[in-house]
Amino acid sequence: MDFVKLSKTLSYALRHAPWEFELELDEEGWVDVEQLLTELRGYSRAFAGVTREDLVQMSGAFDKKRFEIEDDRIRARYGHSVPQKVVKTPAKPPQLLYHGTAPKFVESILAQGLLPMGRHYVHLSTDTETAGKVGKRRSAAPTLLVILAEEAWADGEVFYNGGENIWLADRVPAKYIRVQ
Ligand code: HQG
Repeated sequence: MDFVKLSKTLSYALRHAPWEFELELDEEGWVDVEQLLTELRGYSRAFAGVTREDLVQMSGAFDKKRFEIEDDRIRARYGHSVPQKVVKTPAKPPQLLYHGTAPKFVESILAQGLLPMGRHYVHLSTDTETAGKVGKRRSAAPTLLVILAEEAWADGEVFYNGGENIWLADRVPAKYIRVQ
């Protein structure tokens, strides 16, 4: 089984376009594993023999823990853009979080704060290395932003754990952002 292809297809199905797979996310983003498997098997010959065990192995095969499997259900941990906002439980973040981005976005970010743009939430990382990798998707020499997350949380800004080293926020006002 091609785990990269499976991960990309699942990201698309569980974050962005579940209706293309005849799936409906519940309010926390879960879908039934058996239903997903049935749809995947019909979607591409590459997935004709896909099993629950493939999903479990693929989810653990990458640095990024993009999916969560619990009993008979599975969901994407973060990254959604479906019209219906996926409900997350607020949680107190660590003191500092990081965001890697393209230098050309920094002026706008320092004026408007970090905004979710095409997704439901702003994505933040617990370590500079992960933030650097995220930024590298947008620029060969990304800018690292340091987020005063604990201070923002104390002031009432809302954060959510995205699993492992990813945190999410509704937004991050500019006063909590420092350019590294
Ligand atoms: C920028 C991948 C101008 C923001 C990654 C970012 C991550 C602004 C871009 C996850 C702005 C949005 C998410 C403002 C934010 N003005 N630009 N006010 N506010 N931006 O892709 O954080 O591999 O939606 O800096 O690794 O880059 O798919 O967010 O550059 O974890 O699992 O707008 O997606 O994970 O871009 O990446 P994105 P992101 P996966």
